[in-house]
Amino acid sequence: MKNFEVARCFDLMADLLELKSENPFRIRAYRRAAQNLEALTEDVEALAREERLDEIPGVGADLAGKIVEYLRTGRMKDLEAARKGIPAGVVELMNVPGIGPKTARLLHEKEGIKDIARLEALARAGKLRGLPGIQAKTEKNILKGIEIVKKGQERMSLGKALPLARELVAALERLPEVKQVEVAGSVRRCKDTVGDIDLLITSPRPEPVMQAFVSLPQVGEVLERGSTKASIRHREGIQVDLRVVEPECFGAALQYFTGSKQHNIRLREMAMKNGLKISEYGVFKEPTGRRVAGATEEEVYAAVGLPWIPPELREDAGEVEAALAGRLPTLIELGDIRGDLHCHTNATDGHHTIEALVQAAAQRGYDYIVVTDHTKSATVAGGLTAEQMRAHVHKIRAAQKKFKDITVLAGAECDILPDGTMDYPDAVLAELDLVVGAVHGRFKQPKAEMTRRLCRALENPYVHILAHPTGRLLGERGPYDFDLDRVLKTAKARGKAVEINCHPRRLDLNDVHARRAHELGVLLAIDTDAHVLDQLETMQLGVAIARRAWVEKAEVVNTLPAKKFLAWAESARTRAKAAR
Ligand code: DGT
Ligand code: CA
Ligand code: CA
Repeated sequence: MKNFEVARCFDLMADLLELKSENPFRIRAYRRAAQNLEALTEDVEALAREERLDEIPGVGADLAGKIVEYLRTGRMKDLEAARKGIPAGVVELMNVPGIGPKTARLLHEKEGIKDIARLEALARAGKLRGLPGIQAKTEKNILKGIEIVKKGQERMSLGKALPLARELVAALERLPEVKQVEVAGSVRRCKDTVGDIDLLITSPRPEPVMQAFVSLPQVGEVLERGSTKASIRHREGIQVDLRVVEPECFGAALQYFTGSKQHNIRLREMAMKNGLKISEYGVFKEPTGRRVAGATEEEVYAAVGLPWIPPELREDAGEVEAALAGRLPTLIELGDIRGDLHCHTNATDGHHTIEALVQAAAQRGYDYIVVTDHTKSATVAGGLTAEQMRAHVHKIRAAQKKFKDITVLAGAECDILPDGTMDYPDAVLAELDLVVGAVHGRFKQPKAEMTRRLCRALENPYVHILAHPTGRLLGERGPYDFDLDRVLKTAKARGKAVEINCHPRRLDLNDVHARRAHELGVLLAIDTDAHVLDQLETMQLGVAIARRAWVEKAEVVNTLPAKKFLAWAESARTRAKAAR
């Protein structure tokens, strides 16, 4: 959904017009349109396609034209024109709640403040008060506003951070002075959003490594540079901390800086009970201070009487107890995945052909791939009518003839209508190998209605999987209001699967919800929802979420070999027929 993006454009437009002291009515019109776009439950792209943009309060022909332009080109010419001649710094300062265009201009022109960091420093030092219109109280409000801005920019999605972290690791590995490199922190634990990237290395010569690190092309700004510790701001905005440690401390440092803090506190308590002291430097016997472990994580855990615990579990959420009892799960691995069950082609909103998708899946070594394009109600995505779907299925079946090593299956991502019925009649669904049910509109139904809607879909014998079950979009949209437990229990009762959608903006179910599914014994499906071939790669994100949810291979339907997978897909239909 681009609702928020378009809203941001209009808001910025209003700021710029205000800065130029333009007509207050125009300014208000942009603000109002921005607010209504944010509150909109329907996808602005759907409205554009159906030529219904004028149904958005405050959007007339003029603004509708700008929305269409933005959706089509990713730009708004008027906005770019309005920006001309206004320094980027002023625009940045205006983003701080409590700073209007006039103050922004004053701060920029008279005080030479170009960014929020400088603004914060001056506000903290009490150096803003006394400027025209700025009192001690205003200064306080500015600091509050800065906090809000920072919070919003604080965390990056794992899908974005992970590749950045890997790229940095690869760059550091190329340095001759570097012996070991590891990612630590929340990135290693695969949290769905991360505050920063923590890197650890060992090197006999830290000095040139530090120099090389702060000189990497990825570095936007050097925040701190010591002899064994440096922090930079990545060009992509996220902070990166690098530490150099001695090889005999590497395991202890990796354990410590992987966290979580809660997990580490548990470990420290256990160590204390055994007369040991644990720190980022190692495990030491008290009171002599003799080192008993430190070079590897395994020996650190062993020193406190535990087996090694996978990073994804280190949240003090029962993993220490399980480790003590010898009951750590054997977590699912990327290599266990035998197929992708939710992928799009250019028949709807995907970008590639059936053949290209199948080819890419085969190259990944999958045994099967399910092509699941959209159905008619998903108008934004160019959903297919039943008739068009039949023709598409025909093409999918034909594509099978070109591939020997992979089973090509015909499915659909079928809209779940507001009343819980499906977008196609059962007879059409029956022709498909797999049906993934999904909600794409009317997100704001009351809780009871949404719960009934999702349960009813799962009760349909032709629906196999509930896609992106909660509908949340990271940093953009919360989950729908519904009774997750009821829905999970319905899935369990019907032998259906709920999805961990791997799309970096979704990761839905998230770790906590997937753990609940795991506890209730519900089957899971880990699907990429790929629209471009690159996205097949995001399977690793979904697997990471599953691991954080304690999920083992046997709980995930797409770890089944093709025959067994198809038998599962048939089973609900067979049961339904038998019951009739
Ligand atoms: P983030 O960056 O907010 O996504 O989360 P983390 O877990 O990466 O946190 P970060 O970067 O502040 O610190 C990395 C790890 O260092 C953290 O997971 C555990 C460890 N750590 C940091 N501060 C403390 C502390 O005060 N006590 C203990 N025991 N460990 C800490
Ligand atoms: Ca971190
Ligand atoms: Ca950190």
